Amino acid sequence: MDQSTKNRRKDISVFHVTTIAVLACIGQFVGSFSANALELPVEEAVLTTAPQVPPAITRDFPAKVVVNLDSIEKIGRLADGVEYTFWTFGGTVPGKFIRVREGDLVEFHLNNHPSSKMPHNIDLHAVTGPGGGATSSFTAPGHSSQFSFKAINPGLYVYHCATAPVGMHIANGMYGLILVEPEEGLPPVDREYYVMQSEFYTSGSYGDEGLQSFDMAKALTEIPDYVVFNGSVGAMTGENSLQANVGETVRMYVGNGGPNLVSSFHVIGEIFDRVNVEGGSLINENVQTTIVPAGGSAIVEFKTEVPGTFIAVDHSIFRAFNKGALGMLKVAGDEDLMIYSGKQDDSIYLPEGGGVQTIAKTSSGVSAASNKQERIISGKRVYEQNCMACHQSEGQGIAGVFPPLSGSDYLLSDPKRSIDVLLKGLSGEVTVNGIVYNGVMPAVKLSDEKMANVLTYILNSWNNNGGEILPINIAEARQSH
Ligand code: HEC
Ligand SMILES: [Cu+2]
Repeated sequence: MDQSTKNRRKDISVFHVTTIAVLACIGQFVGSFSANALELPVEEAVLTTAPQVPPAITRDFPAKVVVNLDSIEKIGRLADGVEYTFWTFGGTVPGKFIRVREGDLVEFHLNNHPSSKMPHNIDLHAVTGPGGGATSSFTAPGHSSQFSFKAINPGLYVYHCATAPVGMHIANGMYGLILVEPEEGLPPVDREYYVMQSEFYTSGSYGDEGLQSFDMAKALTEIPDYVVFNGSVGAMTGENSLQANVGETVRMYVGNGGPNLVSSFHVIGEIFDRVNVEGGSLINENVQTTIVPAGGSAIVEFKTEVPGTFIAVDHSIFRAFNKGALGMLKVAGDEDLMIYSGKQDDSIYLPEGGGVQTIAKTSSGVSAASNKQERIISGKRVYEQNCMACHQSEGQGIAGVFPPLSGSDYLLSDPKRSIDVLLKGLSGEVTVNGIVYNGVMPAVKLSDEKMANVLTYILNSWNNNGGEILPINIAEARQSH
């Protein structure tokens, strides 16, 4: 080895290259990069769509990794019957998953599709440099920008568009994840998934059908209509659920595109054995819920022990059950009854002192209502828990679907008939205030006390004309069945 070759080898040791680089391409010293960079072996990055993750990197030396990412604006599904004009990296929300190795040189090409109406750029949190690449990647429709960066710090990083108005570009779907694997790699696991949370601020409310547009005023209040995993309601449920088998280790690369909310990421029925806190090198163990900041990430790992459906949520729980932030992991395999038994018994519970309590004690110590006023107060709670979902808060019902209890001629002409409605349920055609309903009201399973209270509450609310139903009336009706 002559002296100049030795010197060059010394230089490129910066890139931790041992044997390959010298062989790679001596003499191709062209372009604006240093000779060192050009001697790295070149590969094209494998990009994947959520929930898929590119394969683990097996190289133990750095490479020049070429990333080609397209920005594309297109209409897609946000929820059933709801569409949105997404601005994307790679045609999907979240954008493509990029995987490189610590020490790699990343040659980034941002291609803004000719059909785009907006210029876009990219800020990768894995970049050390102005704007995380944004200042070098501002790209007009039909143009392509190139810049390079060295992946110095290992970790899981968010990338996003940073073109003004930045919030709007992110809110429309322009974010994704780039993993910089540590030199030594990550511990092997059986399954890896890409899960990214984000919010949408739409002109209509949650579930309003049709093509929705971005609502800037709502975005400023930070109260979104949708909070979702992987770009839409149901992107990770039912047919689209994540899959695993009992006994497998699962790693989720979790990102949060925001633009505003912090996620409390949780998988119902699992405990994260390991978490790379905030996507960095700090490992936390035995974690129930991990914080994923807006513009941040976490890597969570767990071993599946028992079969079943495990539900991933943002544990700010209304987001999960009312705004879409809910996904599923379906684990197949054999039960392990020592770890989870399933329901073992369901028997009658008779508290000390005997007798079946008919109504839960309230904080004021009241058990059974002793007068009509107490009955109404207790009945209100029963109503809110058992009836309001269908008959609505003011008893107004929902036109054509759930009949009203406020001013209902059906109810008021014969209050005792309603006891049967509760006890037996009601289905088939029923006419309330001249409108025919043909739905199904399931039989209500409540104590005599609670049934009496809720009916008394209804009779005395919303301008209904009063009256009282007693537990004994319910008991008698039960007898006559
Ligand atoms: C899952 C939805 C649902 C729930 C919960 C529900 N109902 Fe109903 N209810 C209905 C439907 C639907 C009908 C009409 C059934 C039909 O079309 O045959 C109805 C009919 C009635 C009627 C007779 C029609 C009228 O408007 O007067 C009464 C009284 C009534 N419900 C009371 C109650 C009370 C009290 C509760 C709570 C203890 C309750 N319902 C809970 C769906 C519901
Ligand atoms: Cu953009």
